[in-house]
Amino acid sequence: MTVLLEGKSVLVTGASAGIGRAVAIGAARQGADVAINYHGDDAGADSAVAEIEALGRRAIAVKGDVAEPETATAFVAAAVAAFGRVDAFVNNAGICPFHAFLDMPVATFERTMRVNLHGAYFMVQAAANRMVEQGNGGVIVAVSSISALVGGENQTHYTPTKAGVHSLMQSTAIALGRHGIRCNSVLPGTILTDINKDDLADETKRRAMEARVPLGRLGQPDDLVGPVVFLLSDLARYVTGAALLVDGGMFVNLQ
Ligand code: NAD
Ligand code: RM4
Repeated sequence: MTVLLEGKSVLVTGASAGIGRAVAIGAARQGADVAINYHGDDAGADSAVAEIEALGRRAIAVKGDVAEPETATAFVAAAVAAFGRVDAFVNNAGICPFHAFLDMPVATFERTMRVNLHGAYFMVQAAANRMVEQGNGGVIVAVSSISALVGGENQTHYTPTKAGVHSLMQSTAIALGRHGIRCNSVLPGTILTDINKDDLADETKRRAMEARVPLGRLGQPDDLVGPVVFLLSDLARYVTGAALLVDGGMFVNLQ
């Protein structure tokens, strides 16, 4: 069987649960050794590592808050110590504390910016510096969102971060192209994870979201694995600065 990431060292942020975890395990299924960053969930991180090791690949979990720039350099250093190199980096960690616009607490706005956007910036910069130092290219995928393209009433702090993450991939695609480093985004639609569990507990909202998806269901974390692995792999060797919607058709379904 052909595997797409044989022997690659792949780093994924926010990978103790949800999309990041699915992508980390999916990369291991394709032959990669995987370093995961996580914040609070020690048990989730440990079980992700165990699942990857059970696939016969190496795995490490490195705890750290991506809002702190030092977390990025420490994560990359730990991955290099474990696997010797960084071939691919997936920026996934993110939060979306749903809240109305007019009374958005300053702290909620600032935390969302720091985790989703500042965190992405420093993580991508640290991974890219290592790839440049290694001298033989690399690949970066950011988990942006359909929310980079459309608004959300209770996501006024969040949607700009997702537009920002995609914009970061467009600019880094230019800045890093000369080093053979490709940078792309995936734009998930509505995927059932902890990030939206409370929001989608509202049956009316959930049904309305489902009704907008031509493929007839909301997404699962595993729906992101193929698209991310594709962008990480040499199958996408001439793809950089691009965005891939993974939304069951939700975005185009206006009328
Ligand atoms: P999730 O809550 O299951 O996963 C988020 C992950 O990020 C968790 O592992 C969490 O521990 C980690 N994380 C949060 N804050 C962190 C921090 N400060 N430092 C390090 N790690 C941190 O949700 P998810 O849906 O899997 O979200 C993953 C990414 O996907 C996010 O960037 C989110 O914006 C994006 N996304 C999700 C959806 C969706 O519908 N679920 C849609 C589009 C984009
Ligand atoms: C996504 C999109 C989803 C929402 C999550 C939290 O970017 O907006 O619909 O559930 O964020």
